[in-house]
Amino acid sequence: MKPDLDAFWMPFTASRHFKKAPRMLVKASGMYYWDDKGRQILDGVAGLWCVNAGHNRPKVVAAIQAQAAEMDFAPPFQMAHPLAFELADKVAKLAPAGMNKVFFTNSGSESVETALKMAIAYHRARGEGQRTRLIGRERGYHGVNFGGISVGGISGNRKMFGSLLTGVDHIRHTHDLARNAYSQGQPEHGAEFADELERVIALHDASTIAAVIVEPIAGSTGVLIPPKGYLNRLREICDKHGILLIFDEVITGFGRTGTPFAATTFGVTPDLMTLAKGLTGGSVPMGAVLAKQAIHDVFMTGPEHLIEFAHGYTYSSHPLACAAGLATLETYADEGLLTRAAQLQSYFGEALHSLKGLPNVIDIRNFGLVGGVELTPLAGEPTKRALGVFLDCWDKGVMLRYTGDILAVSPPLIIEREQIDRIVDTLRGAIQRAA
Ligand code: PXG
Repeated sequence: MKPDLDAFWMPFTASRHFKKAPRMLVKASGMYYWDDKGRQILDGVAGLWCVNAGHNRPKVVAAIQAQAAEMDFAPPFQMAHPLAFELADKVAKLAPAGMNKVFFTNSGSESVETALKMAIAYHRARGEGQRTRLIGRERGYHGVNFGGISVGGISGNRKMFGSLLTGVDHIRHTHDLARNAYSQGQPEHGAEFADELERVIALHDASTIAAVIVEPIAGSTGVLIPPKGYLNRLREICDKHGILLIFDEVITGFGRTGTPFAATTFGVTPDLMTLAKGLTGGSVPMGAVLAKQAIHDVFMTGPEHLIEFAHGYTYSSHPLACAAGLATLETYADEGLLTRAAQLQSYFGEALHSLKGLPNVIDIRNFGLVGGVELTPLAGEPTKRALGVFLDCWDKGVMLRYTGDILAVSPPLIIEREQIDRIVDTLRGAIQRAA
């Protein structure tokens, strides 16, 4: 029976357009979805950048089923269940050295709010309660809650929602088509964009600033790869001024860049790291914040019977999510998936860059198993050309994402070379037809 489409107010969707011609997914396995017409669709974007181990992996399915039958829910405040500790331990062991405390949430947005609150509360606990300012970056995406849209830099996500958080500033984004178009891997130019942080610090004074938050690779805004040296420079400036550096690794975490985390890939360790998506491979909602031991320890003072950090969610460390997370990490380990992007990145990069020269293509960029293809917008109708390409690919059985006039490719890490070819060939045809 076909469902009535009226009641569901859809998230981030052109819903009137969608409801006229719904794209309805009903089944998934490995690299593929099936739609309600029985068509098989190749998943070029890991669901929504999250299904890193592929869909419906047997260990994950079994773990969720078993946990649902064993214990549905356990309160996470003043109570716990063993899987939460087990999962925290496993996540910490994948993280850069010293980042060994794990706070569970249910989404990337909640991870961001948690990290921002941790940063402010950390300075307060150290006697620097005046450090409350948060610095984000233009074109940053940090989820959709008030903290996240305040530090975020996508105007479309901010403009409808009033004055947002106070005490927030932004540095410029790193996109520089004039100098870096068609870069494979990290662009050569733009480390100096990090110096803008010094300017913002000089304006507000370092003593008022709690944290800087950036995505190591900006995903949602169209796959912006950090220029060589840029992240190191941000790290140095933060250190010089006693400011915490937060990496939002909701997309880059769990193997997207060729190691477990972009922090490891780029050799820059933040103080706090936000995670979600790949943590459970999208199978059950879950997020986390990874913190350095030293940040955690600042909270561990005062009488032992008192709560040290007044924050958490009813569903923090939900048993189903923990079971799914453990089985997902096991699947990554069994199949070497967290380093697979490093092996495939040159093949993937060459394939994507073969689209150079097609009509309206103005940039192609890639790192690990993430890539972006930027198109010239249709005059007066931004996003419409990319929408056309996205829909054409969907018609041909390949699911991608588009943002602005940029097509994003971010497949499950189990992808094979022939499937990379199919994605790129489908994109080629669609871009040609859109001309
Ligand atoms: N931080 C980053 C870096 C993200 O990419 C979030 C936080 C928020 O996560 P939740 O789980 O609250 O959605 C994200 C989410 C896209 C797209 O444009 C990207 C995301 C979400 C929805 C769409 O392709 N990333």
